[in-house]
Amino acid sequence: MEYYTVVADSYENAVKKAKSLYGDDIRIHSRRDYMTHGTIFTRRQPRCEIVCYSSQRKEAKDARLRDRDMKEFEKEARTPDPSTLSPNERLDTEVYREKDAEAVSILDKNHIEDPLRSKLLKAFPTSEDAGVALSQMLLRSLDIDYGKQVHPKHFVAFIGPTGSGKTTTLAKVAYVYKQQGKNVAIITLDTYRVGAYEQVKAFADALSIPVKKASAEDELIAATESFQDMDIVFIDTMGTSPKDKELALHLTSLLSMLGSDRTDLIMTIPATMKEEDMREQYALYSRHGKPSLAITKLDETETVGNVLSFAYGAGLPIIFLTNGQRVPDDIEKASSKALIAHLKDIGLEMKNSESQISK
Ligand SMILES: Nc1nc2c(ncn2[C@@H]2O[C@H](COP(=O)(O)OP(=O)(O)OP(=O)(O)O)[C@@H](O)[C@H]2O)c(=O)[nH]1
Ligand SMILES: [Mg+2]
Repeated sequence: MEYYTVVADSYENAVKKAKSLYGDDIRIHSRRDYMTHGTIFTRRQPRCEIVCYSSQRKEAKDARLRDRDMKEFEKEARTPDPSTLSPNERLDTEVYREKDAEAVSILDKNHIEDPLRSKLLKAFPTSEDAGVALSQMLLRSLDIDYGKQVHPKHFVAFIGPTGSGKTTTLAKVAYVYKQQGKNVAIITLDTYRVGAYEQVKAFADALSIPVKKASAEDELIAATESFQDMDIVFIDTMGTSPKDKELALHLTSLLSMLGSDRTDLIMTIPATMKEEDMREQYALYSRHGKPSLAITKLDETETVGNVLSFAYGAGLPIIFLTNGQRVPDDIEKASSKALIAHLKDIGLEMKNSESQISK
């Protein structure tokens, strides 16, 4: 009598698989349940291994196996070269359906949209674990601004939509560099919103960082001169909206006085924002240079794919991630590890690891 070993994710599926491979007349000899090891990118998963045997005669079984191999061969022969197909066409082919469907489901769960979605699906290797392959391709596609994290320019200006976390993130980031031994100061250009100066002053006082406000060019020149010996001067700005293009113009003309070669721009984008709104917001500044992205409010949403799709589409690097209101604690530097930790079904174990900035 011949014995066969079959492995699946549950006992029921293992029996189903064994029957499809060796016929309905198989008998189960033994069963073993265990968990897979998992990798940094994948969860541990349950497995059930069964050993079974067939009560049928060997010739009949061999004939059925030959028949099955032939069907597999025909199926593959009908499948065109996947690199020549669009993602949707690939989904319609026999051989690639299962793996691509898994990849599509992971992309859906993470709200990853075009053009990033198409890029990932087009290059998707069906031979590997979907979660591992996708996470590796995703990280290769995204740009993380390690250079600017380590060597910021003299001015670091925070821009972005109203209420996106500019002031809060600026205070957190200023504190990170202060802790690293840099002399830091803050200038706020937000003299529009009631209480804006009081807010930034309260953060600055709590963190022992000097702060000045400037609403016009002469005040900005005076403030920058008084802080010229500082290593980094953080510039807080008023929230802008695509509906108020004049305000955005006023702001960009003030920022251009600082000199683009001496200024890093950081755009705060809440992970909760619609991707279309992100694109409109970026359009307000795109002539002024390429900002790096600080993705804020990650604690308020389950998915981060919309910002990653936007970052990829606009070609913008990611520099910081914030995940709460606490100043200065709730911030982490963008890194492969930190991004993976915010994706669903990819690298779940890493979610529990320490990724906060060490103070
Ligand atoms: N949950 C959560 N809230 C945040 C985060 N970052 C900022 N906030 C909150 O979002 C609100 C707006 O933050 P601000 O820093 O004032 O945003 P802003 O972009 O400076 O706002 P304006 O100056 O009015 O345009 C505040 O209540 C913050 O505490 C975050 O990462 N998570
Ligand atoms: Mg503000």
